[in-house]
Amino acid sequence: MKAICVLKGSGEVTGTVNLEQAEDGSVTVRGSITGLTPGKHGFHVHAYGDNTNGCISAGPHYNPFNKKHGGPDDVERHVGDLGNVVANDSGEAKFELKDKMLSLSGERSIIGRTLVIHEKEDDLGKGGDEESTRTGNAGGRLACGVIGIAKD
Ligand SMILES: [Cu+2]
Ligand SMILES: [Zn+2]
Repeated sequence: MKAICVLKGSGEVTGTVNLEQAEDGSVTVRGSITGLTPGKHGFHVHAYGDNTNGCISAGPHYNPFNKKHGGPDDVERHVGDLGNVVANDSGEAKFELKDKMLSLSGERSIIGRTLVIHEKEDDLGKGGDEESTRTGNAGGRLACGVIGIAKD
């Protein structure tokens, strides 16, 4: 199964992300986001596919198992925690990551939820404060898009 997400915000950050689930269940997330400041930016699946008041309406990180925020390689993580993507000096982040917690079908499906790219680096839950265990201190939401079903 394949999914697609077009990221837009109130500024100049835009992007496209393609998702594909393999036979073994793992999901490959491949994308390109432009208009960023160089460096790391937190990247997550948020709970709701709601854009009523912009990216903020997407709610918190998608967390069906009531865990604390973490990095993609941690056991203790939200399902939506994808860590950071890295923008080059031209402000473009090109990435391909593979994740075992995401799913495009069933109970943990992220179809109809929202991908969000953040202003700042995600500290992966290791920031030492309360907010780190909730959001990774990744700051504002630069752009977002609802994850939809794509043509196979
Ligand atoms: Cu986020
Ligand atoms: Zn999280």
